[in-house]
Amino acid sequence: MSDLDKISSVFNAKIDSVKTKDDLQNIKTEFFGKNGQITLQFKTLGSLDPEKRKKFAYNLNKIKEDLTSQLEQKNIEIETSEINEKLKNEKVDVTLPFRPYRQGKIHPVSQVIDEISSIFSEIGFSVAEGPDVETEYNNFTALNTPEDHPARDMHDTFYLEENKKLLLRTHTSPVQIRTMISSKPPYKIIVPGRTYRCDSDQTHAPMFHQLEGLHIDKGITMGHLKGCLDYFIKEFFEVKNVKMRFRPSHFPFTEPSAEVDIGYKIEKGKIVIGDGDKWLEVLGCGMVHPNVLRNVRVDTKKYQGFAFGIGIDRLAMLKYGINDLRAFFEADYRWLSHFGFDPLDVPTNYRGLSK
Ligand code: 2NL
Repeated sequence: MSDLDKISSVFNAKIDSVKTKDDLQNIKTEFFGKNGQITLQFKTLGSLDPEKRKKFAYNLNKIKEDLTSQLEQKNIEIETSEINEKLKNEKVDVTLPFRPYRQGKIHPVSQVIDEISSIFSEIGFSVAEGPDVETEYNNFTALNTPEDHPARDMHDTFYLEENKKLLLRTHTSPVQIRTMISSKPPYKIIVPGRTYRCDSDQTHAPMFHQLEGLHIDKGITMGHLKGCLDYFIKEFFEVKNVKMRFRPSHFPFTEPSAEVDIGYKIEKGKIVIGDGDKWLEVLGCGMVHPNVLRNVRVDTKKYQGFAFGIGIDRLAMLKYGINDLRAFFEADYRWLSHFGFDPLDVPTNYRGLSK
């Protein structure tokens, strides 16, 4: 066996056991480094006589090409297997939250929706839901909102197309409209959900949460509305008595309309709900406008009732001492682990809602 054949067979025996980039570098040095086996063979060329030199140089170059191409091939194999290994071990789970996940918590807004649902279910309300994308008819027209009402403006409402037919609902009332169109009275429902308005500053987010209530039956009066809201506020804030006042107001979909304030005071830097000489606006309400009932084919001679709307985000902030609205929508796990609720602590009003 010639020297070159020996080198070649040693190389072939070694190249198979090359597994890593380091192994590859070692074998490269062994054959092509400064004192490498191939390099040394090139150094012998000068001492050979011309005839032998030509033949030897030819063979030597052929072996050099063969070994170099095997090294390149090996390099590709190693890189491919490294990438495959990485893909296997560093799989990305696109369903994970974008902040590191530790332990699930219930968002204060979800908690408050569950609490309010529990409170109203005690007095016979059921929960209804509907789509965030609505028609202009369900969101405004059916609700007796005039064509030229400022709420319909492009600057206040997110329209999804030029001709203003589809929009992001600006309140949850279109769900009550859907309910009244698709089923017969009486109605006794609450509707929690996301709502949208072109508005964004310290105290307003373009997406916020609302909860509306609707009770339509024979002989429903403003007295029922008052009793219902009084019960709700006491249960929600977990206090025995709440000072409440109804201020006359205006909504296109109710007549008469009122805004409800509750009494509060600040004690040792903390807000105390129910008593005190300060007033806090918490919701809007009224008797459903006959035009709304006529629009959904409810007989106004037989049926009437009340409706109310509450901003949930502010209510959650009040109850749980959160003072920055924007933190609600930032998906910051540190914030959620502080203000969030245990998923297994489902609120019920027997047990106490937030204990
Ligand atoms: C507010 C005021 C309110 C309603 C919402 C309503 C729904 C139907 C018919 C009549 Cl289908 N009314 N909803 C009524 C009065 C007030 O919300 O300030 N919300 C935060």
